[in-house]
Amino acid sequence: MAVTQYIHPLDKHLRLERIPTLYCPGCGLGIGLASMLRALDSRIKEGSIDPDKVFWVGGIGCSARMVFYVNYDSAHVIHGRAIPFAIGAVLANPELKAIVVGGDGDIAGIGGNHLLHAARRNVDLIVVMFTNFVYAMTGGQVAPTTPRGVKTTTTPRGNPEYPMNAVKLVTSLNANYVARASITTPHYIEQYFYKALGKKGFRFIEVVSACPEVYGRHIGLRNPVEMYNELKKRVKHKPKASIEEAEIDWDKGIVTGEFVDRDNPSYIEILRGEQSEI
Ligand SMILES: Cc1ncc(C[n+]2csc(CCOP(=O)(O)OP(=O)(O)O)c2C)c(N)n1
Repeated sequence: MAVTQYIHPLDKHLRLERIPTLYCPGCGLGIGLASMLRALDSRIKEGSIDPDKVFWVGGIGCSARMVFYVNYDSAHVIHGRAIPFAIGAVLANPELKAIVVGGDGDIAGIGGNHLLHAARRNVDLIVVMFTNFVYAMTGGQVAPTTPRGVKTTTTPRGNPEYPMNAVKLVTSLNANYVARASITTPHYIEQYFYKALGKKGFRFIEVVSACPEVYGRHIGLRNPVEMYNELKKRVKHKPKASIEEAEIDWDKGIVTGEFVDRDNPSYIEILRGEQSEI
């Protein structure tokens, strides 16, 4: 049964009957979701977004599971396929504000191909990718973002692969907005998501998150406070950073900031013939 008595200012954005979440103690996803909801709340209050047009889509994973908890139209779809599902929805109803949430495995791993082509087409949707450096929900397999050398359940001798920098990847395509924030700086998640909500075209925000229970265990930092502090130490906020500086390296540092903010014609504008690039 839907809960109607709200205590916290963000309660109205949540399906309270589904709270508590399945997130582990010390997980960064609650900070990420609350920051996004604060931005959405501001947009709704100022009248620039109609809550009935907001549509969340998530694939599979702890991060994608957010769509269970938000009090909006939402779809929980198969692993890696949140982006194509959202594209179908916005093409059928261009009025929708489609928000895709997912982990680095869901968005950049199994769904990586969709990420490339949605960015290339500048499709009208926001993708928020939570990077916790592993496939968390299934117990910590190697992800495309796992740092080299880290021992995971599928790389017991240490990850031999080079990790993906999704911000650099998406920037090389046609996205209108690309930013990276960290759960240790929630105000930037809120600020970037607020900005993304006001734009058209493809908007990508990478949120670096803390997963003490799974990633922390792999690197010997299972205590949530330690994990949070270690992440905080590594984050270097550079508001005007160039894309060349957009490093994400557990040893060298994680650069956060806005990397792309432009207004190229969006996919829907091009399809409608409102804007022509030809
Ligand atoms: C097609 C398919 N392959 C694999 C799985 C198993 N699976 C469920 S969640 C998950 C990992 C999700 O990791 P990520 O997307 O990084 O999200 P996180 O849990 O870390 O937030 C996997 C591999 C699945 N459900 N469906």
